[in-house]
Amino acid sequence: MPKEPLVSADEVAAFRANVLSKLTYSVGKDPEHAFDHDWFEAIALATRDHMVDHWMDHTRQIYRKGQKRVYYLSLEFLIGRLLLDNLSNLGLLEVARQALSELDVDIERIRTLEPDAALGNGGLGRLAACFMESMATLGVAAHGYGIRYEHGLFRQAIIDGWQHEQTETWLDFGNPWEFERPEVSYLVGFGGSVVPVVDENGTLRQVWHPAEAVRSIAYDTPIVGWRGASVNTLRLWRARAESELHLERFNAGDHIGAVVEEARAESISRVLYPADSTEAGQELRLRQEYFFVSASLQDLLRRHLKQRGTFLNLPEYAAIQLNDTHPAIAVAELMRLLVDEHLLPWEQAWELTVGTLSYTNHTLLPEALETWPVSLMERLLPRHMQIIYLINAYHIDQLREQGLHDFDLLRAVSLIEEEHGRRVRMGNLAFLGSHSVNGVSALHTDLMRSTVFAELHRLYPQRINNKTNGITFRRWLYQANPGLTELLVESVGEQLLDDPENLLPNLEPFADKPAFRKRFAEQRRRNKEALANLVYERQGIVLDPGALFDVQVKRIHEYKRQLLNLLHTVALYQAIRDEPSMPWVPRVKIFAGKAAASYHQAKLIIKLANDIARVVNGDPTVRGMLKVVFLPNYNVSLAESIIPAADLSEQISTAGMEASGTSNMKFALNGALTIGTLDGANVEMCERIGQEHMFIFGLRAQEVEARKRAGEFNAEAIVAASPRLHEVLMAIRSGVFSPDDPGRYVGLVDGLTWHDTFMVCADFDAYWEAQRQVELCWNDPKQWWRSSVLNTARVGWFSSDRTIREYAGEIWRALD
Ligand code: 26Q
Repeated sequence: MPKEPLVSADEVAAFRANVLSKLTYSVGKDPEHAFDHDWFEAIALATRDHMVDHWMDHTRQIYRKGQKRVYYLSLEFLIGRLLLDNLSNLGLLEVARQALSELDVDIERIRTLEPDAALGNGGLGRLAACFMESMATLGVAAHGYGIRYEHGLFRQAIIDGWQHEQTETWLDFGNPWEFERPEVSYLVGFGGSVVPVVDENGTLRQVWHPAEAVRSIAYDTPIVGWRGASVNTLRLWRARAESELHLERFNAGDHIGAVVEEARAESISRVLYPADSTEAGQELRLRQEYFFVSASLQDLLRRHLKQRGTFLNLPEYAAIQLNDTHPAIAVAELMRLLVDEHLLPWEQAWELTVGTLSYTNHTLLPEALETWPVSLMERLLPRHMQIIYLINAYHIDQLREQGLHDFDLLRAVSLIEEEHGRRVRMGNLAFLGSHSVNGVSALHTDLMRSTVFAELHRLYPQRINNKTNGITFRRWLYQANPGLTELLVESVGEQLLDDPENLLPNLEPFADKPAFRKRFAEQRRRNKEALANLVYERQGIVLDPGALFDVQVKRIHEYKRQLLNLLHTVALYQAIRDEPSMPWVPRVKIFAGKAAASYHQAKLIIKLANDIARVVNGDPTVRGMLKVVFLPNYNVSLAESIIPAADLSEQISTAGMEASGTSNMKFALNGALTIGTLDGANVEMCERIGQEHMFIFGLRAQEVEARKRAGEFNAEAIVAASPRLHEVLMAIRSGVFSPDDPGRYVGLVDGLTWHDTFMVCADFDAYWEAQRQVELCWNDPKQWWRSSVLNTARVGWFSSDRTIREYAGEIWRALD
């Protein structure tokens, strides 16, 4: 954030006094003896006080206005640090800076002591965090609901080039932002049986007797919007053993049994699943999903009933967004609560359910489409399984009544997959139970219509809609790149901070001003120097800030094709070695990202990156021309350091496989040029930025699809036709980068050659050519920096404020 020039001395004095008071009375430390961490806590608590005032005002206002509420249900919120976010949105950053400097405390140092709240894997979790901030900014009365994992995403250590997962412990020093609400608590049942009974009115009812009850306890974190506009609540649930049941067993003499049960209950909120695509249905995962869905729905229904006195107007006053299928059991749980607990007739409950729920799909990867074995559902959630069967039966009846008897159609839209052992399809459940189903980029939404949901789309042609992702500029520009922000403000005015979508375009004419381009480039240079320092401190590798910083940071996945980038790295290495005296563009290849713990191929790719880095960085022939860095433990905070220092953004997924991508937007906003395929939101970025300011290459989604249909996976001919690719593959295969274990990459290379699932070989030559275009452009600084400025100027549309306005207007109908 640029400096807020005018801060009142009174405000500074008050903040300072509050920090000292927190340090003394809440942290229990004398300023003389306080550790840095004590200061962090005191500052956070003082900041939180300011949020609480706004929070209460805002909550009262929502009640008074009778505003519609939005509930964002997500198993992941990848928040990162909050101190700067909160101070900056409250307009207190400069106040705090001055107050602390009077106390001889450096806020820049203190802020790095805050652990990242890493309650998410990657894009989907980070999107939820950006959305929470945008909803608070736009005054949408939103509640985020999720799980307060004791351990967030694992810490990645790289030992001898291999990824090792270490337990993440963000709560070790407590969490100053949250409020524990022991009084906000619900029981969530599991297992047991369902007994049909006839009630006093002669109606047949199903009564679920769970075998086990887990207590959910709410923890609330206030989320403040830009300029303190409004403050919403992120409510995360912790699982506790139900003490009464526990005591009963304990008193009955079953001490061990009671303790085992307690551990089992509390394991639900113990740890985030570290995979960003579904793997074999694990019972604990399903327990997590149901646990937080049930607690959240009970909570919001209680609030609704208290305020409105009836459920009949639920869709008018509540909108529930399901972040992927992870909370899709909400369809059955909402039906159960309305029908079994609140005694509404089925048809009415169904109408309310569909009217209230909406679902966002984030992936088309077949292995990531969530399904659960019917047997597991029956055991863990017997009443929900009945409800799912009923929904399915009513649906199929309705289709038959409409004269639809096509067996293939009925099979495709069924909630039960009969092919691979009977399984519940959570995507179809979410689709049927929602009035809106959205994709996250135009291309992805089109593909949803033509592939996974083709049949359901034919039956419900209005239901699928697109909401292209966005990012919050507060974090990804103002906070991550204060120097650039200051330059932009100076150029287009202070208004930029409040309305970047409309003001960024005013930057366009500056792209043609040499003096501006120079300052733009100087700012990048400073960010690169800062990153070079970080890399030196952490890795002992010296980087030249004058080199082209070529960056790929994201989860490690075969479809994201870090391998393609590594093949290019090796090709470049060989080319430089072959002709070291050519005028090569000095380049630094920067990689970072975590692999799912069980994803062996992804972990091998990390090892390969580290092996290549070791060999290249140790080779004097290429010194000064090529460096390779793999930065361990990629997280939100590291992203905030890397992205503003990038010259080139790698967005090179196999076309058709990346639903949207969001780092692509973060890089472009900070002025990096993109080398990428026409995949996900890259397509729309290209439309807005202009193809001539990006480096687009490779197969299009349709072409990939055609090759797949034709079974064209064998790449032997492609390799044979490309001497460069051939040489790269031979070097890797023969152990040039793994002399300690020459066979390490034989399988990997043979896999690429014989069955190139992700079209790495197929796109290699095009990628190589695009990288040459990158170098030509880099060698023409006027052109490079002009394009760079235009990237920043033209990505305003990818603000999550725009995305949220679309959700609020078209799906939630929650704009005043
Ligand atoms: C599911 C079941 C069991 C265990 C894990 C999971 C699981 C967890 C996380 C499945 C998927 C995810 C995360 C998916 C994800 O991050 N998708 C990304 O979402 C972004 C926001 O829309 C898009 O920009 C990315 O393209 C998409 O990959």
